[in-house]
Amino acid sequence: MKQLICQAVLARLVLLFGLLPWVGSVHAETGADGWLRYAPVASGWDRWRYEALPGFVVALDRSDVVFAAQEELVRGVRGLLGRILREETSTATADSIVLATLDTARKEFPELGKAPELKSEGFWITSIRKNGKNHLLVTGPDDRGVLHGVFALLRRMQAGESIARLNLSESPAAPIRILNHWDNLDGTIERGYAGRSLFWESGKIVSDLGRVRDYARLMASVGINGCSINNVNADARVVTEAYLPEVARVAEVFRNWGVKLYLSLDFASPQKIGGIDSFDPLDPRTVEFWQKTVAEVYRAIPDLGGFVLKADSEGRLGPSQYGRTHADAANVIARALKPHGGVLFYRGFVYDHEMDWHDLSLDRAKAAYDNFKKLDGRFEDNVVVQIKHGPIDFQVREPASPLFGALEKTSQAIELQITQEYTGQQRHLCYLVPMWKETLDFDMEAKGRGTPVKDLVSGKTFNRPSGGYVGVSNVGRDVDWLGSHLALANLYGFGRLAWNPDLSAKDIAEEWTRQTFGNDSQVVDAITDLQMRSWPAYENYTGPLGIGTLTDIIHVHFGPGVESSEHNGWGQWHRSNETGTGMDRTVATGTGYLGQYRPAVAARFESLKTCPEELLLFMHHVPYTHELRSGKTVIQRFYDAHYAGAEEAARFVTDWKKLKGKIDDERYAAVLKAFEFQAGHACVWRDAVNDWFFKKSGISDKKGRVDHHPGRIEAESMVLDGYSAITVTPWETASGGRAIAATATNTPAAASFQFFGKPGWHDVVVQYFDENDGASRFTLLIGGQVMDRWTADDTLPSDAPNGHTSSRHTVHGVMLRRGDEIRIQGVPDGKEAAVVDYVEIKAAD
Ligand code: GCW
Repeated sequence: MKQLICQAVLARLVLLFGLLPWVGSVHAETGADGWLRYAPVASGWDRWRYEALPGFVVALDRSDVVFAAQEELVRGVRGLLGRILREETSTATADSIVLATLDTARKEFPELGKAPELKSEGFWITSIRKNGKNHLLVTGPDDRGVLHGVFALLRRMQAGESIARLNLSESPAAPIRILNHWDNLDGTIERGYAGRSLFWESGKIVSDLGRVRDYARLMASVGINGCSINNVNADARVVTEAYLPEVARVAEVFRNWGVKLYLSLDFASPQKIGGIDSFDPLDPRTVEFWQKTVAEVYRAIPDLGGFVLKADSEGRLGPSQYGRTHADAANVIARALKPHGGVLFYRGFVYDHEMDWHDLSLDRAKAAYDNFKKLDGRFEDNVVVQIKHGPIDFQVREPASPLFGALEKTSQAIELQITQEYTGQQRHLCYLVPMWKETLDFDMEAKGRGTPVKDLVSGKTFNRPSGGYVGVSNVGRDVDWLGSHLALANLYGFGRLAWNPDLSAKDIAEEWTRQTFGNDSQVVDAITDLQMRSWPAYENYTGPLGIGTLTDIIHVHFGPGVESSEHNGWGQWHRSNETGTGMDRTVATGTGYLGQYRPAVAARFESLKTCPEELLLFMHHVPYTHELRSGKTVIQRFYDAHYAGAEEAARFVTDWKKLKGKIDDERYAAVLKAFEFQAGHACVWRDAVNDWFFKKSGISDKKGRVDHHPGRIEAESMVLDGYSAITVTPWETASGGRAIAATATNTPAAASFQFFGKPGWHDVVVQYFDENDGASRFTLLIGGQVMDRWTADDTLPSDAPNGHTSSRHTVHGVMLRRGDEIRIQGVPDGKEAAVVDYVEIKAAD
């Protein structure tokens, strides 16, 4: 009796708790749920649409994955509709949602008609009537299919779509749909912009795997079926006895959600952890080491997906040490993996970063093809060559890597970068799905016309047994996963594209927005639109016409640094000089890279007349005065693009402001702050790149904007008290190449000037440098009155004044009279010298 009462109380509590989301959003919108928010379906009408949903769920298969599917269904329906599905064990008693693999479903419902063709992990959602009961059946050839079906059902409901008379079947386009993490065992993340690792801390797997579980759900919800959790710049210890039980804990969490664990290897492991004085892949001791080690790993993690290997690249040791090939290297591990059913991902990102840049025939873009084409057919069947989508390294625009079209007897996977290393590091909005789609849809003409990259990587074109998609994810411990609410569309989009590359970028953005922000049409349209405009804008203000992201390529890859890609071994981007710009990669006069494409494609790229303009400078060196198809010169197009991009970034702010009150305050404010930063940084980019090209070419902007900034007062021209002028490196990242820095540590300094413009309401922009080695404080005073105060305490990726740290603070709506004194006081902190670049005074918005 007592027990019964307790149960009743418990049931009530569950009910209450369960209904809470229905009565209104009670938790802050932190972004922690990603797109799996299951927020209540808004209107009565929408809710009514789901009235016929059965109240029971029956999981006919007893696997962990099917249980996870059931748990998710209950959770989703509870959030969306405020209804708690009851778990039943039989289909005989009530209308129900039935979760079952196809074999089980057939036994239960012999009358089930012919199932649609389904590949592994595919699903079918259909209705069936038996013994007077109506069931909604979610099925698939395996339990992962059932899980994907449940997520598809919930996705429809989140979008407010009808699920009545549903007959929906889907199969994934490719078997490989995995994520790579570049997480180090100490908890740091290479190219991570959202806090520390979800998986690792101080050389151990974290003790609480709650967030790993949430991550696994996010992955499963878009069909991602594997994830490597350590950096490709791998620490050999990860496969040692000390680590395996730890790593196995992650595999266990992933497993319930149909996600396989992968690990990155160090090719020199036989030497580093095996006690052998060699790692020559043909040395019998190395062969034995790998067999023994792989067997040990599989003892700990019997369903490990396999390994990822970066060798002979960026200082990583590899087979070249012994004069062996990449096939030798891949095969020694692949053979050890074979008995366990594992796959080896061998990265095609192999190039010489110590290349002699004086030799103009050398070209980093050629490396992947040169290294791997000759080995086609020499890899074991369980090797997948993992190829970055372009021949360089995730630039804002690159052509599809020619290697995709060159491998006929080797399985391949495309590597796409979700973490925005070269595309604004999640501080800039840059929705990458349209860019990825361009590559996936590009026809390599590898077997005549009609062989887009998506068919090559899925294995369809050359009938390969395996292939697919790898996304470099680098989510971190920040509550919103990627350090930006809107950037999560890239993770979502990667999964959706890997499942179905025929989906449109816009549809994916819209789907994601509905789940993440709700179905209000104004919100859906506005956010989808912002996402779709973001890559073109970023390309415009960083590096248009295929020149590449003109960032500092040697270090952090964030702000502008136009010359950093030149005159060093890491590879040339644009070879700009006094007369022209662009990298000549033609066969006729250049590096010959274009000859790596199949003849028809190569011919199209080789001719200036037919080369796509958006890739012009990737392929050709042209005079600045070269006329584009529009009649505009290259240099003018360059100037215009940078202005257009920065103006577009400014519009992101105004467009976002229209959504105030339409979405929750937390996410509204966070995104607004990010857009304001982006708009400011877009101006830094615009001015740096334009000034550099103006100085190099000596050609003026026809519209008179470049090097001419009305309303701008250089800090070094102000009256300085405790400040002195400094030169900034690279010069183009500060206006006029100079700025002012406080001369004494921790001593306040001031810079002032008088206003002689038109009296009235103004906005005052202060351009300053927010380094990561201190938190300087600034005060803006007008006529002695404090207008605003702020602290430079952001964590931008540099400890010097440059294009990474250049930031702007705008004080809006200030009344100015002629003769007013405008004064900036800076209080330096630590090593940060309260550096100021300029002040700009504009008529108020
Ligand atoms: O883009 C470059 C990154 C490196 C990375 C490398 C790679 C993990 O700058 O940080 O190393 O690519 O893909 O291996």
